[in-house]
This record gives sequence, structure tokens and C-alpha cells, in this order.
Amino acid sequence: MQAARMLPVLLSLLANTAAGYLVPNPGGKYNVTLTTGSLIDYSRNDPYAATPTPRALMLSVFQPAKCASTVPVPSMPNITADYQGPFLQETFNISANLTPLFREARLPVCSDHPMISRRCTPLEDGPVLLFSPGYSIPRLYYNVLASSIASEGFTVITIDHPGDANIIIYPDGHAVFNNESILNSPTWDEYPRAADASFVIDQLSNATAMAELLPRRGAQQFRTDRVAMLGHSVGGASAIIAASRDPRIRGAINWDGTIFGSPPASGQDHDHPVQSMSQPVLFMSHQNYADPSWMAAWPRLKGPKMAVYVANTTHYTFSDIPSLFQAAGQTTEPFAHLLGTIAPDEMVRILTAYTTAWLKGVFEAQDGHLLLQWQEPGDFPQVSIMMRGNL
Ligand SMILES: *[C@@H]1O[C@H](CO)[C@@H](O)[C@H](O)[C@H]1NC(C)=O
Ligand SMILES: *[C@@H]1O[C@H](CO)[C@@H](O)[C@H](O)[C@H]1NC(C)=O
Ligand SMILES: *[C@@H]1O[C@H](CO)[C@@H](O)[C@H](O)[C@H]1NC(C)=O
Ligand SMILES: *[C@@H]1O[C@H](CO)[C@@H](O)[C@H](O)[C@H]1NC(C)=O
Ligand SMILES: *[C@@H]1O[C@H](CO)[C@@H](O)[C@H](O)[C@H]1NC(C)=O
Ligand SMILES: CC(=O)N[C@H]1CO[C@H](CO)[C@@H](O)[C@@H]1O
Repeated sequence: MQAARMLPVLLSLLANTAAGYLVPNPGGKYNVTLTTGSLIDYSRNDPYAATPTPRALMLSVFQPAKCASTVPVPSMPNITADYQGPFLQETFNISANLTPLFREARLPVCSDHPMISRRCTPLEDGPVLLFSPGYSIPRLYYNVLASSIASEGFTVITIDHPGDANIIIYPDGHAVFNNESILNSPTWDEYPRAADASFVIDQLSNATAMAELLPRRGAQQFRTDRVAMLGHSVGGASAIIAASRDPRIRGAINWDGTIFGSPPASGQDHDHPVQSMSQPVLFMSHQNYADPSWMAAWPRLKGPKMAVYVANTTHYTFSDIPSLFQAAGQTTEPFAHLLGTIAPDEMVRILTAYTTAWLKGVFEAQDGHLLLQWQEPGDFPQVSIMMRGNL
């Protein structure tokens, strides 16, 4: 394949471009501010640390904002980007080293510069959407998707789960790596992830913690009565489990995530990690296939529920990787078996449209009224409904 031979050339060109390449502005009615930082849970030790260590989450906070100009910022730290090429080569047995694709990606965000930020007005009262990544994939693989959803008026908080993400770089520079022992649990780390989500919600109303996380915003709480959770892969499964355990999570969206295993023996339910729950749940799949773990969860979902699939996609189309290829002027063709054949920007539009339409139903509906009248969000021929209930 010619494209396969072209790729190393392009990536080495990228590697020599100090300025990097810019991802397009997000498509919604807002631009976004981006702040990264950590929240430490002193009440809980990290189950995957070798020595007793409080659980420390790295977060990216995307807030919708009106700002007339944006600045390009790196999508991830160099150290994280440098880790990804070899990681993906090993995981997917590919010869191309994708490190430059990550290293050179720049996101357009509202500037932090005081002269400019005076003219930047973030939307402070938007609903909050927590995002949990796929197994071993850092949260920084979802910056483009998070920006796109945030630009529709949501504060999106992406979470790195320590011991799961392949590498997490903290503000003091130290790194935490993946701990494969996660895979020994029949539920992987779905429960620690759910606990992480509940901890983040606790801290949304902790003005001191919010001031440390978002210094420019200052000591202000976020509302915790309009929070939902989204995730990809095991992160999507975790979103449902988290919602089934924490009623503050008012809706859950699972992007292509199998729900693993049986709950711990102390659980109230004995044959499925999802407890009976009333919040609305949306499933988005890469194939027209009823995942047995979804079928097992389905009867426990007492609220509005729907499962759709997106044609011409794979499990990994639900990430930024295809968008980064497109922004870098590169075709995904050599990687069709990994990234699908759908146009990358179309996939971003689909994931954003279905996610935000579902969330609007969750937050704006009186007793699910809007969800009951669910309309197709726009004209996306690649999307088909597999199952729905209580709609
Ligand atoms: C990985 O997690 C296990 C607990 O599941 C822990 O005993 C072990 O020390 C951890 N390994 C490392 C390298 O942190
Ligand atoms: C977003 O930023 C672009 C510049 O990158 C600007 O042209 C546009 O007006 C901004 N939109 C909003 C809603 O702030
Ligand atoms: C990342 O590496 C580039 C060179 O490839 C360098 O110019 C840049 O300063 C580095 N960024 C950081 C934050 O160290
Ligand atoms: C990795 O790919 C090469 C060629 O692309 C192939 O020969 C080899 O069998 C693959 N290895 C595995 C473990 O699939
Ligand atoms: C609120 O946040 C501060 C700063 O992170 C922390 O010291 C404090 O323990 C938190 N309070 C609660 C109730 O979590
Ligand atoms: C570009 C591409 O792969 N298109 C395909 C998308 O999926 C539909 C339905 O499965 C096919 O008919 C298209 O050929």
C-alpha cells in the first residue's frame, strides 16, 4: 500500500516541525478553556500502588467559553507522547511509530494570558460530564472529543485512573504507570473508577479544591445536581456502574464498552456489576451486535435506554487518533482495520451529537419527557438503533 509507505515520511516531517499541527476549532457554539491538574483523595489508598499512597487523579477540565481568539497548546506532555509510539507498536503490532502524531498535536483553546483572558467568558453553569478512558489509554487520547462536547455547553472533565492509564504525569513531574494486576480482577478496575467519579463529584462542591484545580476560576463550587458520566470501553462500563452506585450521576453513556465480570462478594447484586438503576443510559457500539454483558445489564436499567451502532467504525474509532491523522493531513487508510473507514470528522460529529442530545434529554427533561420524545439528532446515515426501552 502506497499510503503505508508514505506514513513514515510524513511522521518524520511532523517530528521536525517545532510548531506542530493544529486541530480544528471544536464545532459547537463555544470555544473551550483547558486546565489540567490533580485531585488527591486522602480517604482512599490507591489499590494499585506498591506502598500505601492516597489515590491521586489527574484531570483535564474543558469549559465552554466565548473568546474571540484561541491559542495552540500541546495535546499531551512530550513524555506522555514519547511513551505512546512504542506502546501502540507493541499493542497493535504496527511498524509505524505514532509518537510524532501525539507530540505535534496542538489544540485550539482560549488563552490563559490575562490580557486576552479578560475577554474570555467561560460558561459557569453548564452541566458537568465526567469522562473515563479505555483500558491503559491516557485521558489525553480524548481531548478532541472532549473539546467538541464541551463546545456544546458542557463542562467536560476527563479522568486518568492511576494504575490503569499507561502513563500519568503529575504536576510535580512524577509518573505513574499501568499495573497489569488490574486484569486479574473479574471486574477489572470498574469499581475503583466508579469511586474516582464519586470523589470528583464530592470535590466539585469543595471550593478550596476547585480553586487549586482551576486557579483562574477561583474558590467557586460547581453544581453537583447536573452531573452525568461518559466513558469509552471499560470507561463506558464504569460510567454505568458508577451511576448505578451514585444517584448524583444523572445519566450514563457507554461508548463501546463491555461490562466486565461479577461484583465483589460484598455487593448487593450477585450476578452482575450493574445494580438496578433508574437513570437514562445510552450505549454506542462499533457493530450491530448485542454484547452479552449489555443484554445482561439491560433488564436492570429501569430508566430510558437506547443502544445504537455506528457503521464503518472499530473500537478505536471512539478516540482522537483518527482526528489527529486528519488534522495532520494524513489518511487513516493504512490503519482501516484499527480505525475504521468513517471520515474522522464525521465520527466526531456523531459522537458529539448523540452524546449531547442524550444529555440534554437527561438534564432538561421533566421526568424523562424529552427522552420519551427522542428524536434522531441530525441526519447520520451511519447510525442505527439496535435496541431501546422505556423511551
Ligand atoms: C500492582 O498492584 C498490586 C495490587 O493489585 C500491588 O500489590 C503491586 O505492588 C502493584 N505493582 C506495582 C509495580 O506498583
Ligand atoms: C472561537 O475562536 C475563534 C478563533 O480561533 C474565533 O474566530 C471564534 O469567533 C470563537 N468563537 C467563540 C464562540 O468564541
Ligand atoms: C517538547 O519537545 C519539543 C521538541 O520536540 C520542545 O521544543 C518543547 O519545548 C518540549 N516541550 C516541553 C513542555 O518540554
Ligand atoms: C506482527 O506483524 C508481522 C508483519 O506485519 C507478522 O509477521 C507477525 O506475525 C505479527 N505478530 C503477531 C504477534 O501477530
Ligand atoms: C477540600 O479540598 C481541600 C483542598 O484540596 C482539602 O484539603 C479538603 O480536605 C477537602 N475537603 C473535603 C471535605 O474533601
Ligand atoms: C466507506 C465505507 O466503508 N462505507 C461503508 C459503511 O458501511 C455501510 C454499511 O455497512 C457500507 O455499505 C459502506 O460501504
